[in-house]
Amino acid sequence: MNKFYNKRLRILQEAHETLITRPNKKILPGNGIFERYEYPVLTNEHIPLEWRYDLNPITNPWLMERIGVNAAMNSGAIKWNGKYLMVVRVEGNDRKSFFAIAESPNGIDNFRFWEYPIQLPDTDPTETNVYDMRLTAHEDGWIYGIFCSESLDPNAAPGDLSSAVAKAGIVRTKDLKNWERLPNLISKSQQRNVVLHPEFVDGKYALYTRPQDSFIDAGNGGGIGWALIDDMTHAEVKEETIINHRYYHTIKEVKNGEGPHPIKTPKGWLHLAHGVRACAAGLRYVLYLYMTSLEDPTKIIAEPGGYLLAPVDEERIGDVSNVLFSNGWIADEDGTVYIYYASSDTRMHVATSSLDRLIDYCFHTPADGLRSAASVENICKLIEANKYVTAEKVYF
Ligand code: M1P
Repeated sequence: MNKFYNKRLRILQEAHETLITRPNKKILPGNGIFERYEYPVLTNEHIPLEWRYDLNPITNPWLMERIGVNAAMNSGAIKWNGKYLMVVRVEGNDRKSFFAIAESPNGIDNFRFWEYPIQLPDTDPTETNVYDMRLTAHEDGWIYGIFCSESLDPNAAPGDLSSAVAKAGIVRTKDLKNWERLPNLISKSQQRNVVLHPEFVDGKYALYTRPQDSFIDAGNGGGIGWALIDDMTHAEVKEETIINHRYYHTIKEVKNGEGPHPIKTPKGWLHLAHGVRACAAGLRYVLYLYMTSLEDPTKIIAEPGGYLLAPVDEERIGDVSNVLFSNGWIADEDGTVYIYYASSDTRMHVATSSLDRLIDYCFHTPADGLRSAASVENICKLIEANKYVTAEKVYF
């Protein structure tokens, strides 16, 4: 063994371990709705060295990285055997995404990848890329993963190597180790951001969908859809209703999509979604909340105006800048909510809140009045109400 190799290996291992075990701290005081944390919870640097380096000094005397990883992003999440797990979208330097599980003892730091990435059953030779898995522990006893399965458009003109088709791929597991691949969702339109509701509705499975005109454009899709499915082993969207619409001059004017599956609360189903608008700098992705009725999960009962989370500081920068995206959150037994979100298609972060706070936010933040005049009216109402409160000032 050469000295150079040994020294370099030690430096790499120490740096990797220091990164993984770095404690994460809440950034206070925050806005009262949630708290951000100082560091991302996962980056491409968290990927195990064994996945990237040939650690044999004979075949890799310079200890060079052999297989580079570009990003650790859009992750599904689940609490499993007392641990906080993310099914991470890992994207290689070769632009191919795949899934890998990272586990933390506390949900905010010390995320460590399992030994191997997930080896999905490879059932379709045209499937080129897989990403953005939403996990649902369904009341039928299975944990389902629904993800985007992307292929080159078979109808693309000769020489067009960019037109693609997005379908919803489906897998299920009982142990997060052995994955059974089910047929892709059958749907008239392309689909991305498809999510399984955790309970049966009228004896059927229920999916949040996102019908889209083409691979990129939601177009006439209208928003987040809802479809009842007879059988997840042959899932087919027969009828689709839009339950969360898009509107002119809002944060979701161009597109929106369901995040992780909604959380059941005593006040209704709590949803996290992303909204997209266009500006001179390109598309801007932000996260927003809405609530639906427990009796009728297709009925919106609250939707605060504007975004819950939008990119700030380092979050603004990355492969696809100005993007926050979430497909995973965990509601703990004590009511804490861990919101896992990716910034700019590059890295993963966590924000924490509680069910009580998020419900309060949903019901007490004014809805989007869709016009500047309505926004000013809301602020004036608040100022008026605060005049009364300041008469009995609170002193600390
Ligand atoms: O690049 C931003 C996001 O774009 C897509 O989301 P949507 O279909 O809503 O536009 C996805 O490719 C997602 O992975 C990505 O983060």
